[in-house]
Amino acid sequence: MESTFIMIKPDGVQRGLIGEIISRFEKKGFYLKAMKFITVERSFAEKHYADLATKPFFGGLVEYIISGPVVAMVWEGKDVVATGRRIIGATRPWEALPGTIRGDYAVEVGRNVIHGSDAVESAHKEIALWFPEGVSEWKSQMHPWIYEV
Ligand code: IDP
Ligand code: MG
Repeated sequence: MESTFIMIKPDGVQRGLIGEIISRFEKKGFYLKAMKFITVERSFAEKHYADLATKPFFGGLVEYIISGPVVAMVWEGKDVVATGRRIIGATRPWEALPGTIRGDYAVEVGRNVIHGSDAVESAHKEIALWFPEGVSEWKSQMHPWIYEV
């Protein structure tokens, strides 16, 4: 089983999409392992997006992420990193298919509602950054009804 870091960005929170987004991951058959509602500091946002520091949109991206509270989560499941990215949809909402979160709820790339780790390695890094205290270990009683093993 794999884990991924998912964050509902400030626009997703402001627009009342928290429940809808959590629902999509929950109903799919992934398990919520950690969650917090926080407004992060500039230096923290810069660390989270460090790989994009040289991009021209970096300043605006950091402003966006620190503009209000976000919902930071860890979700667990089979292939949850790649499948999570498919649930979220393409970075540019106009390229995101209907049925994906960005395809259904976003218009602009700088207001694309949600973040998801792009690889298993970045998921490890992001989970360690956002949840240094660790996550909750629990097992869903539904597990055998969702997974073959
Ligand atoms: P991702 O969120 O789909 O992984 P990344 O390329 O990692 O996409 O970019 C991180 C975030 O930076 C995007 O979700 C989006 O909010 C923002 N971003 C990416 N490209 C642009 C751009 O060209 N203009 C403005 N913001 C952008
Ligand atoms: Mg990314």
